[in-house]
Amino acid sequence: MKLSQYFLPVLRETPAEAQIVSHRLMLRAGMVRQSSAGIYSWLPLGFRVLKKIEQIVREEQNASGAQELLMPTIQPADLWIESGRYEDYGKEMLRIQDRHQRAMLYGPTNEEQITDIFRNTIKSYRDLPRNLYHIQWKFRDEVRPRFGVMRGREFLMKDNYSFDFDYAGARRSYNKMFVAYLRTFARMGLKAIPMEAESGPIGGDMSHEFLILAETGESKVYCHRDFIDFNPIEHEIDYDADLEPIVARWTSLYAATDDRHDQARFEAQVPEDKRLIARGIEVGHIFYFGGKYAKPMGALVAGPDGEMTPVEMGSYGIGVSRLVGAIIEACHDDNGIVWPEPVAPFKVGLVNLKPGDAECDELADGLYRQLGAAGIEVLLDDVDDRAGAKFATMDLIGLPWQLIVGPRGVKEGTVEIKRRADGERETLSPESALAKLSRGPTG
Ligand code: 5CA
Repeated sequence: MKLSQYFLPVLRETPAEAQIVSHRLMLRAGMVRQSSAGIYSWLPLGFRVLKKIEQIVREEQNASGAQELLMPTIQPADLWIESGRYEDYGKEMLRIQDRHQRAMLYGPTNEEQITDIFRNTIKSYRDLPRNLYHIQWKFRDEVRPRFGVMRGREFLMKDNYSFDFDYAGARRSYNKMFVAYLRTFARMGLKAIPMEAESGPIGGDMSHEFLILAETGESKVYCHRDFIDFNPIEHEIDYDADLEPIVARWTSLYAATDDRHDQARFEAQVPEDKRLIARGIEVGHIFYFGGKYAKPMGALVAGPDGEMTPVEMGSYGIGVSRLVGAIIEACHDDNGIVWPEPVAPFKVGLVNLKPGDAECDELADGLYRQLGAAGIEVLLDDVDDRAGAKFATMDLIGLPWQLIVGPRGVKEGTVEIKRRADGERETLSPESALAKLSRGPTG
């Protein structure tokens, strides 16, 4: 992509309406624009990041054995009347009437919809377990939408739903998601800590939130400091194996959100110097709720003895659009965003310091083509501007590598490469620079 043709409306000034750094940087880096309170348009740069995050989530879901489908955003109210949640959900639900005066709603989540699909299809324990997910927009008419995409009204969520015949099976499904979440967040460069949590309007009696620690987080959390040193799960997982040991390890230390926190237990289980009281951003939330929807909605399966019993269910959410903001909260400096490579909108920002200069253009265009041919995503800054402004934009949008082509280097047969994360610079031949960028994530 060439910057001269790219829709990237960066802002030099700090937007007054943004209270936290991720919101400020997303506006300044031209990633999103607000449409109305808590509702955003995703501009090309932001959209690329959103899609990268979505893809990592998808790959880890697929690896765990979950299957992707797509349910609608608009649901019939009837299903929610059946489950008993239509009234309970209150003002957060956006209620809509179609032309025939039928009550509809913009889905805040999909337990009812998936239970309806399930009950019309699966009738026997032999067809279990099943785990189905989709990545779809949700609407919740939040009282206080704020912090940009972190607490939106319209937001993108990955939600899945597991179906099992008995509690032991449901527990296995829960564990699979627990482990898949650890891997998903680790792949994005995040340290997410699973914490005991309240299940709120989704219901049920076992629930964990996955939080990343950040001062701007909306949740107050209490946990054992040693969690910070836990190594992320990066190895392949055999999802058919018993995952209980992994889950046991990640739940072995105290970690709870405010609404589940028990001060006496905290003090008994965590030595004073290990007590961490902090703020966190909830990036995922998993629930086991057994027959909460299956019973009222009649999602029954026949067991080995032919008896019909309600299917055991759980649901599992990841805030895909919230993650864009959460990653920026965790990965930025005074000059802008510092994208972890797996979610970066482009891997390389190729800066031509003197567009219009024949030699600079030739080298920059050649590198641009070669990077493209090697499958490396590159944004070429071919805009005629001051060097300072070009570097400021590159730092702001946070691409992991900057490759700088200037008149002096051209004469010497060199280019400069800068790593955004630590500012480390190296002067290299163009060939060595290409070889370095073609190597894996650490370069
Ligand atoms: N049905 C369940 C799991 S599929 C559910 O809806 N869970 S949830 O309410 O906890 O939401 C799942 C995730 O969506 C949260 O962990 C959070 O990361 C994200 N999320 C929730 N509300 C918002 C919001 N208003 N703006 C952005 N992301 C949100």
